[in-house]
Amino acid sequence: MGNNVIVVANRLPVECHEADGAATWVRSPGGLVTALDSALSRHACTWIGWSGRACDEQSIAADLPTRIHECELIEVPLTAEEVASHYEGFCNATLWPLYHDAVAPVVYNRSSFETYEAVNRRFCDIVASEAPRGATIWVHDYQLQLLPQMLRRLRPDLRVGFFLHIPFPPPELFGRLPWRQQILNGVLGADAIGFQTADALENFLASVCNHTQASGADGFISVPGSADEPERTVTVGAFPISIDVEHIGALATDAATAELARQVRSDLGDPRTLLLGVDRLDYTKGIEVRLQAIVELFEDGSLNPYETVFLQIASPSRQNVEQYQRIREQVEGAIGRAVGDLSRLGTSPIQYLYQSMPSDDLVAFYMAADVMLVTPLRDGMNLVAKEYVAARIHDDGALVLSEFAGAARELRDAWLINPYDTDGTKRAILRAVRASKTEKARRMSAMRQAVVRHDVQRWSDEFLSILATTDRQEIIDLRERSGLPL
Ligand code: GDG
Repeated sequence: MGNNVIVVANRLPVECHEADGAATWVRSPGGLVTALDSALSRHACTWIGWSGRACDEQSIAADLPTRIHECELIEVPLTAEEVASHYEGFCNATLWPLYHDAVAPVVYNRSSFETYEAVNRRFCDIVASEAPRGATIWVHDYQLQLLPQMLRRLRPDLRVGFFLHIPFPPPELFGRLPWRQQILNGVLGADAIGFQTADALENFLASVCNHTQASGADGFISVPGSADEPERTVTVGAFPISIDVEHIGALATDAATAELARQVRSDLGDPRTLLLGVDRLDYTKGIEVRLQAIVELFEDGSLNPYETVFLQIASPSRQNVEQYQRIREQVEGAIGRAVGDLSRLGTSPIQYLYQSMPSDDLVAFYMAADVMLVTPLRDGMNLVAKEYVAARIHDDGALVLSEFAGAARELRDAWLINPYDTDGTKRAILRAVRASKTEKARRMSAMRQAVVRHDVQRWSDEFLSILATTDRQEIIDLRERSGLPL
């Protein structure tokens, strides 16, 4: 990857923390930053995005760092009003729930779509002014779906790729969106479009067929020409995102991490079984699902509260969006009730941390946990599941994983669950807790092979090589060599 690769994402990989009258920049949370930050750490590139700080808000002055690793950072300024209408509004109250199977009510608001367009336009102007001739532009995620077409019109010399980190919904759900055509045509402005799974790709193709003049087959979409633009072919495919296996493996073999893992268990009273959940606090992640199953297992005596601890780490997320305030109240209400019912003096089988952990420390928690619970109602991929597997370097531990996470396509040897089925979830948790050492080792070793074979470096290399190739046969060969699903 050369210097003329520009990554464009809604957020820069850093955010400003203000405490005790001082401001510092730390890595911003979430799966997109975790993945891209690792994939790009060894390459020179430019990253364009919003800093997380509204430009017209009073805050302690702290200059945005100009680079992180080899990556130059360029800020797209957004006002508080734009943040409320674009980021908290159209992105996180409309697109996010709609794209996750409408598991929470979807807000349709005309003025927030207008702000979404205006913000995509601002990104376009900044990218166009920064990009050298012929540069490769890699646009990320649902916040910037209009950008590929805007860029193509303004700078036809650029090579534009688009990757969607979240699911693409079934056509009958996507079809509800009043702005469905603008979104589809916006994304189709790219030269290559990547999805997490073959299901997301199929859903996208069905919507393209329903609402545009374009048509797709065998990994290519042909977009008819117009008076201003020639006919084009867009490459599409599933590129399952992954994690930095080497980095997690190195941490897992480090004595300090192993010591921290021992400390975690000891702080929790050295339980015989430690169950763990790690998520951004989001209603798609199914935190209540696992909590309900575990509480019932304690109540019916299947799990012994004197020997078992369930620890949920929830990192704060999108705290200004109403649905997120509600899910926090629901989760914390349920946890409060469970703690009240199940605890004994001075100790509780349910432990809850609402805070963001240093990412290296998370590896110690993964190493400490006997069973990892990843139970989203819908998830594009879910990196936590892959991180847990990468941290289990001794092929032990057990993963309970929702079928509705993209990661379930690759991690077939997890204990797979339907998160809407509480009894099935309870059975899977118990099987995972009670599985023999041999069974756990067989499953974990198979999952580790899948994750090691396909790390985040390979994900970004594969996407960028397909984006760089214009020859149809070469793209087909590249796909076959990588075993990428169409
Ligand atoms: C989106 C898609 C897709 C979590 N808590 C803390 C923390 N994390 C890190 C995890 C992991 C990342 O955040 C979460 O990634 P996920 O993939 O699980 O979920 P989303 O944030 O929803 O990510 C998702 C992803 O994009 C990538 O394409 O897989 O489907 O929704 O890396 O370790 N990190 C730190 N402290 C925490 O407390 N430092």
